[in-house]
Amino acid sequence: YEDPLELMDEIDRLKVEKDATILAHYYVDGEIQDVADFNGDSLKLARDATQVSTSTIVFCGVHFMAESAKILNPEKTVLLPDLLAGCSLAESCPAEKLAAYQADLRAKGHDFETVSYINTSAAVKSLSDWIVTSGNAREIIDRVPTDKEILFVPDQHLGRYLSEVTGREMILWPGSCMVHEIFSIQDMRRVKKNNPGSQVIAHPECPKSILDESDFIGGTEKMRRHVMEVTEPTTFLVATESAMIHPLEKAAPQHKFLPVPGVMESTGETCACNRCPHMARNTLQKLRDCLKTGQPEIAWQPYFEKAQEV
Ligand code: CIZ
Repeated sequence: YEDPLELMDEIDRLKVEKDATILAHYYVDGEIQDVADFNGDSLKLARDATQVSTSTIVFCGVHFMAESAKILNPEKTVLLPDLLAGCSLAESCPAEKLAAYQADLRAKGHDFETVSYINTSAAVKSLSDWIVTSGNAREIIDRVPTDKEILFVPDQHLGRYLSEVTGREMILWPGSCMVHEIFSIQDMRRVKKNNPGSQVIAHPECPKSILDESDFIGGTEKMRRHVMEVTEPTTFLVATESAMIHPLEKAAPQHKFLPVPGVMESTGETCACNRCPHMARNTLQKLRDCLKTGQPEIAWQPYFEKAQEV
C-alpha cells in the first residue's frame, strides 16, 4: 500500500523531471483527475494535446484516446499507464471486419460514407470518412452529403440516437459500450421515485429505454456544462461511468449526484457503481511508474494495411 498523497507528490516531481504533461479523462479515478494538468472528454483532451509543450504526454484514459494524442503529436512520446486499457466498443469493430462489411455494402449497390465514433482503433479511423465524438457528432453528421447513406460504427445506441436527432437514416454496426449497456431501467425508476424532483442525465451511449426516460442527454462535457447552468440545488441521477460524478461535483457543488444502478451481466445483481474496467486500470501507482520508466509507450499504427501486417 502506498499513500495516495505521497504518490501525488512524487508524480508532481516526476512530471517536471521528465518534461511530461498529464491528460486525464473524466472516467478515471478522481485522484488521477486531480493530479492531471488537463481533464476532459476525448474531444477536449485531443484539442488540449495539441497545446502541450512538453516532450512527453501521459494519457490517463484508454488506448484509442492515447492513440489520438499520438496521431496529433507524432513527434512526442505518448505514454498510457496500462496498455491493456482498451474499449469494448473499439474491440467490437476490428478493421478487417469493417473493411469486409464496407466491400459487401458497396457490392450490394449502397452509396455511403462511414462515420466512426472516436472509440475506434486508428486502423478503423483510416477506413472512415468522418470521425465524431459524443461532443460533436450531431454537428458533424449534419455535414455529411445528404445524397449519401451513412454507415455509423461502432455504437448502435449512439447511432440510433443520432439518427433520431439528425433525421438521417443510418446503417448501424452492432457494437455497444459495456458500461452504458447495463443500466437498469427498473432500478433507475426506483431511484427516481425515491428522490422526488431528481433529474436523470444520460450519456447517448445508453440504450433507448434509458434515454426515453432521461431529462438531459449528452456526452460528459455537455453534462458538465448542463449541471453548471442549473443554479437551483438539484439531485441528478447520472447514467454514465460513475467516475464522472467527481468532475460534476467539482463543477457544480450545489447539487447532489447519484449513480444510476446497473445490472451485472454475470450475476444478474444490481450494482450502484458503473465503472469501466478499462478506465479503472489507470492507478496512481501505474501513473508514477510510467513516468519513471517512460513505458508503456503508444506506437503510431494508423493505416489499415499496416495493421494487417502485424
Ligand atoms: O468522448 C468521450 O470522451 C467519451 C468516450 C465519452 C464522453 O462523452 O466523454
